[in-house]
Amino acid sequence: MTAPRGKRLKVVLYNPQAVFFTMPLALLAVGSELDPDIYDVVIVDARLDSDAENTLLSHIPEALCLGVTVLTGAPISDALRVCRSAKLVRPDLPVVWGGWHPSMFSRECLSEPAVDVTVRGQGEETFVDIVGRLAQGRPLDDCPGCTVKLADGTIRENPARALTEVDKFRAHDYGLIPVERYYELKGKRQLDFISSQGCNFRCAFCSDPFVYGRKWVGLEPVRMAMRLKELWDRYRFDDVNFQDETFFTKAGRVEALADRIVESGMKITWAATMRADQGIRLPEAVWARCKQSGLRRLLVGVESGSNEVLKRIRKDIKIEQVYETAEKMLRFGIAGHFPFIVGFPEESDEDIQATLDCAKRLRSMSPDFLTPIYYFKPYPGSALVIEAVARGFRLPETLDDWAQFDYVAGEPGPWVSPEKFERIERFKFFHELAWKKASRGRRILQKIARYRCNKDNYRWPVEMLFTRWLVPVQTLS
Ligand code: B12
Ligand code: SF4
Repeated sequence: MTAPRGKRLKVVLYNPQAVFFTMPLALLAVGSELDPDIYDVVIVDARLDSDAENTLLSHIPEALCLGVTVLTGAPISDALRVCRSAKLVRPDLPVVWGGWHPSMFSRECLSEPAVDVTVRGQGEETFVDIVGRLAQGRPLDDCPGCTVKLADGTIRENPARALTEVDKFRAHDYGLIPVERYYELKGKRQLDFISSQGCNFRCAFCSDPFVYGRKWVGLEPVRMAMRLKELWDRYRFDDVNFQDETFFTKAGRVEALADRIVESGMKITWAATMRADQGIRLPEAVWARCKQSGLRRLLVGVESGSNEVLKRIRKDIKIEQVYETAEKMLRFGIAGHFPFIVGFPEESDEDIQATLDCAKRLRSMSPDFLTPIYYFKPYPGSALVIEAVARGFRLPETLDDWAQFDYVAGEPGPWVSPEKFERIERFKFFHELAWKKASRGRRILQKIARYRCNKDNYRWPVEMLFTRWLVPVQTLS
């Protein structure tokens, strides 16, 4: 297809349904990189639009291509549904999938007739290349960074594209999305922002090392602060949620950003991710500056309370570092999310107990410290899964099977017995109840829960059964 003179080419991007209202940063990243003089980018977010499929279909007749961001699990089934509908309307429409699932299963995704191209890893340059070739009617057969279905139906995995410094990309154009609508749905004026891609670490349960090859690229702090200020002037947010995998990868970058935020006069708070080892290395002055610039909450992945397990999953932290970082957070008045994972293959009862003890200790340090406990699910692409598969564990095979794969709800995985599952669920329930800020009506329940937690007594959990009966647990995907 070639561009009619003066008319911009429409590129349609789709974000599948999900339960949280994080701004669609992946689509903002790839959409903003397209030259706005040539392309008219339309983002359809199924989380905002109850009739997203029809909205999408209304753009399809004149679209140059459809791009979809796809996470593993339930988003796949929504992505499949809309791509199949779009192909019914326009069988010749090029459909491009990018994001975490296609990055790991680029060939497998192409077994679906409604998908033509999959993009692996960082997507900005690859998408610009794909869209440019489509606009000029050139083939994608040798386009780096993507896997393509050739005219004869065979699949070709083109060479990877080197990771590009994110400073080279255009600033994300938040004008492509209805920012106010996200604020409304989140119930707060919170901007999502991504300042880096990838991660240098090697955790064996995580897909990042597989997708980004342990590389990390981040925005230069002065430029980042300028972009934030421009966005603040335009969208008046109260809070920024940095969605980076490891925001504190470079302490100097964070310090410079904090300095600029203070100087800019922006009245904001912010939240980000930090590893426990980064926390203890961070100089006190930088902690103080971050707090002064508005740092309100850190997410510090703990994963396990057992140093033995931490070693096995290659987390490269010690549990003592978690406590030390938590102490600093307490001292600076910074809230914390400390997520754990239980049910790793071959995890012993003692290991699980160590995790529960650690969660208990952190939770009781501050009502602002949360300690969510997840069950290990085989994150595709991770080293632990590759080991488990070598020992006979079977991953889903088809795209439809992957669509049924639920990271959060459902069975806890073959490595957690029903008895352990029950014990952990009771622990989670009573600790949540014991430490969260409770309304007046719940104070008695909270007292009982604290008593139970202090005594580690979770037998006859009538409070739990009653509460679950009143408010069924929500699943994530
Ligand atoms: C925001 C977020 C979410 C949001 C998703 C919001 C949405 N848009 O629908 C919510 C809260 C719903 C969510 C849920 C979960 N998430 Co999440 N999430 C993230 C997070 C923190 C940021 C994603 C993001 O916007 N990144 C910024 C963009 C710029 O980067 P990107 O997504 O990688 O996109 C680049 C490329 O992938 C590519 N690309 C992406 N899409 C497309 C599309 C096209 C057309 C093209 C060409 C290219 C392309 O180009 C982009 C620019 O380079 C990431 C971690 C991270 N920092 O990426 C985890 C992450 C994606 N989540 C993850 C997980 C495990 C989960 C959960 C299980 C929760 C949990 N326990 O952590 C659930 C369940 C997901 C599900 N099945 O429903 C994993 C990977 C999951 C997977 N294999 O799919 C990640 C990587 C975290 C991790 N290291 O474990 N998540
Ligand atoms: S879990 Fe976090 S620190 Fe570990 S590899 Fe993944 S993103 Fe990096």
